[in-house]
This record gives sequence, C-alpha cells and structure tokens, in this order.
Amino acid sequence: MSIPSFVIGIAGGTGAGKTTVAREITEARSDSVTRIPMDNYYKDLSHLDFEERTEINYDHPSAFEWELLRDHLDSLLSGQSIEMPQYDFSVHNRKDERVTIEPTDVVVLEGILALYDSEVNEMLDLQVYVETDADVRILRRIERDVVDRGRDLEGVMDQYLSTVKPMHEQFVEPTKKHADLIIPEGANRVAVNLLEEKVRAETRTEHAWDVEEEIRLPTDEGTE
Ligand code: UZR
Ligand code: MG
Repeated sequence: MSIPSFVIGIAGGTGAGKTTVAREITEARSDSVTRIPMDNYYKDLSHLDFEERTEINYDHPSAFEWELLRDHLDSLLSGQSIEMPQYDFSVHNRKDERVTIEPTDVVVLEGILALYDSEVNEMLDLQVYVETDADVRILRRIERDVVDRGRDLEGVMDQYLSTVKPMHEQFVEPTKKHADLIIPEGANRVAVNLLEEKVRAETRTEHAWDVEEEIRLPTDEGTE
C-alpha cells in the first residue's frame, strides 16, 4: 500500500477507446497502478424500476454520484483504501457488492466525464482526452450495445441521437480544453507507449519494476 504520486484522468466520447487505453497502461502492473472506471460511479438507482431506469439520461453529468467519486479519490490520495461500487449495464444499476481498492502509486480515472468536475480535475496530475471520429465511435457503440449487451439496433440509434450525441457536444467535448494530452484514436500505439513509459516512471513499487524488466529485456535485446 502506498500514497499515490500520480493520478491520470482519461476522458473522451463513448466508443473512443478510453477503457482500452486505461487497461493497456494498468493491466501489466496491477499491484502498482489502479484503474477507476467512472461507470462505477453512476448513481444508485435501486429506488426506480427497470422501465424508469431506461429513461435516465446517462450521458448527463447529473447521472453520476460526484460526491462519492471525489471522496474516493480523496481517500486514495491520502493512503486509505476504498470500497468501490460496481455497475451492471444490463440492468442500468449499481450492483450490491463492492470491491476493496487499495491505494497504489498510480491511479487512472477513466470515463466520458473524467475531466468534467473542477474538484476532480484538481486531483489529476495528467489529463488525457481520447479523440476519435464520431463515425468510428458510433460503430463501436453499436457493436458493443447490440452484440455484448443484447440491446436492439433501433433503441441504440434512438438513444444515440436523442441523448448520447447532444450530451457529448454539450458536456464531453468541451472538456478537451482541460487536456494536457490529446490521443488521436484510442489504439494509437505510439501515444499508449509514451503513457506507459510515464506510468512506469511513476511506479515506485520495486516488485513492479522487477516484473517490467523481466518482460522487457528479451525484446529490447532483439530490437536494439
Ligand atoms: P463508455 N450507459 C448506458 O447505456 N446504460 C447505463 O446504465 C449507463 C450508461 C452508457 C451511457 C454512456 N449512455 O454513453 C456510456 N447512454 O454508457 C458511457 N445512453 O460509457 O464511455 O464506456 O461508452
Ligand atoms: Mg468504456
């Protein structure tokens, strides 16, 4: 357990590739880097029934429990563990169980509005915006919602035009001006590698370095 020294926020439109970028820079070193998906901080809507929950605008800032998110980031930054909520997209609601997250050297907050809140922004050391063309994003979104989440195409199209697109333009896209770094397309290998280098430099946990060296040495020898 350690006090985080570096907090990264990764924002961008739905389907931009935020989660992919965040996973790539966290997964190999999970004992020193923690990923916080903002989806987990959608408000608890257990008091509503399923039909009512489908009517909620999940792309509006008011859908998130900002107080809890700020509290949790604050706790991690002061070296305390948190009980992070979990979210179930299939029922549009928070799950009952939570997971315990210990503070690590690096914390990565990822979500459409990761750069939206001024108090959250103050806690971030590096603000990243993943910028991907809207046509690519909607294609990914259709695939994810229809194939992975079992939604029907018409519903996905309606939702995109009625809330996702206008909210993106009103709330998500303007946060790009807070970004230190704009990544064109989530899959941008060069940008992800640079971010990985930065994360590595900020991880002080010895074990993380050992693991990283073991993975890197053979390829370094082969290419240099
Ligand atoms: P990403 N979302 C849902 O579809 N259902 C929910 O219960 C909660 C969120 C969607 C949300 C937003 N919008 O566009 C997207 N809608 O999840 C954000 N409508 O997640 O950045 O991974 O695409
Ligand atoms: Mg995502």
